[in-house]
Amino acid sequence: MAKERTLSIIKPDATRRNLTGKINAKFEDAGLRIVAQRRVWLSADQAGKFYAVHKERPFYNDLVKFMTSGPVVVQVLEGENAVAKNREVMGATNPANAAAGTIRKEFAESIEANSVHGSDSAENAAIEIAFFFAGVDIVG
Ligand code: RTP
Ligand code: MG
Repeated sequence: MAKERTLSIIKPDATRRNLTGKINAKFEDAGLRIVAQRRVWLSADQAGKFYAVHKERPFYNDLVKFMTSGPVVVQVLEGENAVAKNREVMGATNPANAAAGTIRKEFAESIEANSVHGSDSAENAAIEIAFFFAGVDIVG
């Protein structure tokens, strides 16, 4: 499998607890390379647009509120099979169902405040990376 890229977000619950380094270590230990990274406080408009696919879901408004409750770290991860590998390292959406050793098992507070986001397909990864980064800002 060729090298792939995926969009990752370290969410406000994790930046608040100063967990950026510990979470980045999990990515790097799994063979993912952080090829772009920026700390940003999302506006409601940005968060709403980023999560537009969930607009009809009951948790959408709460999710936008949560994602704008503090700074996040947006990043591009690169590696073999990066989309699937990142989701493996993240663990299940609900930390109660997440496997031992995953980021969400170790760090997530709840199904909403679950510490990380990761693109769910190569197609969405390309869209989500372009949402936050210009090509020139990604250094592989
Ligand atoms: P993500 O998009 O953040 O990587 O997470 P995911 O694919 O595992 O989960 P998804 O179904 O795409 O949901 C996006 C985010 O919405 C919040 N959520 N809250 N209250 C709830 O029942 C609920 N369900 C999901 C989580 O922050 C989830 O990561
Ligand atoms: Mg998702």
